Amino acid sequence: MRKIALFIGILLYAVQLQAAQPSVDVKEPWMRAPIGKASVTTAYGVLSDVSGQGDTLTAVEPVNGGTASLHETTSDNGIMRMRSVETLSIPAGGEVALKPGGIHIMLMDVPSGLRKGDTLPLRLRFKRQGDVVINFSVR
Ligand SMILES: [Cu+2]
Repeated sequence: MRKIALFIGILLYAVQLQAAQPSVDVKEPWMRAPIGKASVTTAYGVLSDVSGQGDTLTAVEPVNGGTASLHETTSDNGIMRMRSVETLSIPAGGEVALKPGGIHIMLMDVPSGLRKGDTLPLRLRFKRQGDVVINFSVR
């Protein structure tokens, strides 16, 4: 009986370890300091698959209020436009860079008084990995 309990204990521990295993690593998370009293800004980073199986980013939510959405900047006859991106897939073993002029996180109604050197937590929702809260540094 004791052996069985020990076995179940090890099994549960193994399951927990697996759940804690991240599938996507967010490298260099940063956002632009809002200009003046603006409450709109953009956030960037590199989403890197570390599971070897890929994952999909399905939503971004600011932890401290406001809204966030995924956008892509495109150039249409020299005119820069932004369009919303529903989901973002990170290929197995690959990475997707969110960067100025490309795919970015659009933030609205960010907390006022946010300045360079601060950090703002954003919750990133992935299909496989679930939710992860990442601190984006304000630059
Ligand atoms: Cu945008």
